[in-house]
Amino acid sequence: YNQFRTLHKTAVNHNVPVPITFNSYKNQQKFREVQSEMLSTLMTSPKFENQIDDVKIWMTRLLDYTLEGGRRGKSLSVPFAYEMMEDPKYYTPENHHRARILGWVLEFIQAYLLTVDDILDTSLTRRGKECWYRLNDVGRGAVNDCGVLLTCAVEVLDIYFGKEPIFPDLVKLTSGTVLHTGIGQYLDCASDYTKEKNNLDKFTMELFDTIAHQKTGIYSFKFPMLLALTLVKDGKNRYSEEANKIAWDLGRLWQFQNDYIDLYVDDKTTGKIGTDIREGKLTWFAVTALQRCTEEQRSIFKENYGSDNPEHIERIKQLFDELEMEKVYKEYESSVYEDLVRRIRALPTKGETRFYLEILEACCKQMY
Ligand code: DMA
Ligand code: MG
Ligand code: MG
Ligand code: MG
Repeated sequence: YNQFRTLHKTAVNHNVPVPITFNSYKNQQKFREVQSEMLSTLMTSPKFENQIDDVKIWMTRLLDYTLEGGRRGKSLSVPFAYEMMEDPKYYTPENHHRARILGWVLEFIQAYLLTVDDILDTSLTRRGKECWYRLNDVGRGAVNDCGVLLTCAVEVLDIYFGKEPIFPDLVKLTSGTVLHTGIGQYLDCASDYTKEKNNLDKFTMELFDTIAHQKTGIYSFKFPMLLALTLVKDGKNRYSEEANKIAWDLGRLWQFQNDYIDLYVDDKTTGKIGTDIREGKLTWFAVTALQRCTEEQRSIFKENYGSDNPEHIERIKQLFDELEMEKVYKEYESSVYEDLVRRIRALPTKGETRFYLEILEACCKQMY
């Protein structure tokens, strides 16, 4: 699916184009090699090797289906962060390989999160295919499968790092990240407009920020860097407060770009049919539109948002057009981009600057 998609690029104009190297063909290729190695190690590990064929067939299908077709941006950023953060004196190819394994741990976590997310959002498609829970022979079994995907991530950690001193750190980091994401996903579901019709009190930018930070920011931007730093000499002291703030704002940017795509980009390009208006989600577009609309437009929003009636959905899209939301979004995206570039360039080390600049660029090209 991935190789056929045409990239959707956003409005950001670059004075100095930043080349994206971390997801090069070569890096993708190496990462795929590690995938095969890791999957066969997992499937021949004690918990799986003596299972009957049915188990192996189900596991292989679950893993193939839910891991396939992703952009791999977040997971490739783990080995990239290792390269950028490690002092060349201490760099080893073994650690680079181990960073790729940690990238796959992130990829498992993401497969888990997306499979859950599609159940929560009653989505239809993901990565150009039916969502896993919608397959005839899966259905409610998907709930169990999600637990298996998540615990397989921990299993991979145990297989590769179980005997090392960094193992407890890796488990705490992974579990803490998943917990934060779960809290974010709870807030995302609890704040949607279908829960309490006519009450828009929750639709504030503060709550949007809190949700975006927890549901996507932490696992997408903080997690890969912290994973990589477990392999870096003195890595624990290498995560700066400013880098953390940048990761926070990248999470926010990523989420409002994701909200843009849900509304404005065709599912043939994104691989998923948008659901935010129907689900009444607290998106950047909903909050910003409400800040800009008249009382009359606010009533139209109240009457039509969070409904699966196609006419209501169309009316909301029309309202967003009347409010020139696409233009407002593109201007806002550019200003956030400029602000981030300035702050990233001011980071103390070249490695951090290059890391976050490439990640920012990848976000704006929908490659992350
Ligand atoms: C994504 O939020 C959050 C997680 C934790 C996967 P979303 O539902 O807006 O994502 P998508 O648009 O990909 O369904
Ligand atoms: Mg979703
Ligand atoms: Mg969601
Ligand atoms: Mg979305």
